[in-house]
Amino acid sequence: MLYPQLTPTRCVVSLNGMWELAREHEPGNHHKGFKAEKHVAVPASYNDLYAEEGFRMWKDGMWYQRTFAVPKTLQGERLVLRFGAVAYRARVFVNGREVGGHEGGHLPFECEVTDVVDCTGLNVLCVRCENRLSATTVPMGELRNAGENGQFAGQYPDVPFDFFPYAGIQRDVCLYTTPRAAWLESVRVTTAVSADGVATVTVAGRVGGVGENLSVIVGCMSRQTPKVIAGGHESISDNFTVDIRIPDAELWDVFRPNLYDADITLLSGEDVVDTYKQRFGIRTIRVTGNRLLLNGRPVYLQGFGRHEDFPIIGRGLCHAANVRDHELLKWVNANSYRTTHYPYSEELVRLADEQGILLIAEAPAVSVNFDHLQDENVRRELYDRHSTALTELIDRDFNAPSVIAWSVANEATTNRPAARDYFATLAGHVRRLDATRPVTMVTCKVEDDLVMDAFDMVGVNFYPGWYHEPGLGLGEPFASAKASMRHALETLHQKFNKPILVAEFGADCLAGLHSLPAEQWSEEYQADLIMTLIDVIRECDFVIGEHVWNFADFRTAQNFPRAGGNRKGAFTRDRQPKMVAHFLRRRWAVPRYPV
Ligand code: BDP
Repeated sequence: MLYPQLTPTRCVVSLNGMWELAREHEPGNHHKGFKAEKHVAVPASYNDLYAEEGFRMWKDGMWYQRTFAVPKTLQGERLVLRFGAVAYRARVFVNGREVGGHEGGHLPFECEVTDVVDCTGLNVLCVRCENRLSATTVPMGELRNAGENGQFAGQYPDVPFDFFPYAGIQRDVCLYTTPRAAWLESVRVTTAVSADGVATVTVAGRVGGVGENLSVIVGCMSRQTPKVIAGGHESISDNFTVDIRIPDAELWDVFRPNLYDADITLLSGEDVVDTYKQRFGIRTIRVTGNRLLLNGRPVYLQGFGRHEDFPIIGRGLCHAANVRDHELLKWVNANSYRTTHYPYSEELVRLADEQGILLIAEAPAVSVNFDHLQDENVRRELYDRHSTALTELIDRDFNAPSVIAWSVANEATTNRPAARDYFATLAGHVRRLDATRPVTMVTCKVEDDLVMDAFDMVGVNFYPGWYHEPGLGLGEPFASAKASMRHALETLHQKFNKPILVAEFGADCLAGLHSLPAEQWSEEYQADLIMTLIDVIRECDFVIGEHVWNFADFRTAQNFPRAGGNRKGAFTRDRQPKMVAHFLRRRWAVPRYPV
């Protein structure tokens, strides 16, 4: 699926803005249009928009509607409705007819509506969202017995993770056109660089529809020096592959976001049928021994786990908030983050491409709990959804140079024997789809993890000084938290002999709360603990990165360990620095490896 683009052969019309909303109290005829209860903003989560609990916590059918007309200039084109993401399940109706749907709340989907729209009048677009989770959804949810990952048991609402299960039409909606007879359907750019700096760029794609005498022209443009630098031309049927050589390639790197465009023209005979610009970067990323190598040089990941989470709009796409977050990342001298615990918006990934920020892109599989997957059929059902989510994610972000690794899951019960096969098979699935990036997963099981040897690097979440070994102690400050961190990292390394990313560590902190000597929840405690643990982490040469949990405070389900949300942010929820952010900024200003 291509990201919608205005080109000489394509048009994009935004359907964002004010829609109408109603809860489905009883199944009925909502799909034909309904009497609205509320206005609703698109994109946004609906949960935090209203004053009533009955809307905030609603997870059954939530109906959205709006009307649209098709401009005369677009009639005769192929018309496609595209949704950036709808959580968790969506069914889409145009003029009462079901035109498509999707499951999984963080990835795009589209529905062709060429033959359904009425070009003479207004069309009624209705979308049914639903946010019910189960043992076989990704993520899992509503598990009566939380089993071994009992940390989140008894929360309100009932989800086995702490972040709030926001729902609704959370990303952009648009109507876009392509030519009707034949069009570019997908494009994948793979790059390789030889020792003498020559890049081979392979632009492969698929054509939809049918056309006669088709061919494709690909021109490569450098964004740095905007001119065509290389190109290729192929006669094709429905698939194409064009190889292009770029001597003296300018590599994409951290904060040096050299980008190229593959300018693709689909021809039928001499006539231009379709055009599309696919951006890409040329860079290599791989794990060797105890190092992660970006363009052949060791890179140390310093940054955070994060959330798409903002006041009022919840998980809704907000360009301003995304700009602010990336500015703060640069200010604090971070170079990377993990898209915990689900795929972030395409717009954010594109921003990371353009700014040279490294991302570990994560599947929406948080807290996979094998205590609920003892039945093989249930396990298979979950696996199908989980592998589909990864297929869709890789399909969407394959061309993004900022994505340097795939994380297939966060904190599963990886100490259960059934987890072994499950995750080894999943790692194989990801490698088949993309052989150019490392595959990882994040565990919280140190002594008894059974799966991490299936991955290229080990991600671990570990909270000494917070969930265990709390307090400064009477001797050297944080002596037991330090010992515990060192022991965990050495144990994992001895066991798996892979480089380790400390993917989460930290402490909650209520901004403005101070205490001397430092105690839990204070700014001093959070800052001292994190900086102390960074010293320990850096004593371990096999660690390739430190990601503090979390970039910013975020909203959670209600539970007694959470005071108005998760407060482990280095920044507050409204994106102002806590004391630890200033310490990190200083520490991260000095490169970990010699330059
Ligand atoms: C880890 C989870 C993360 C939580 C964090 C915490 O991966 O989603 O927010 O702990 O408890 O277990 O703060």
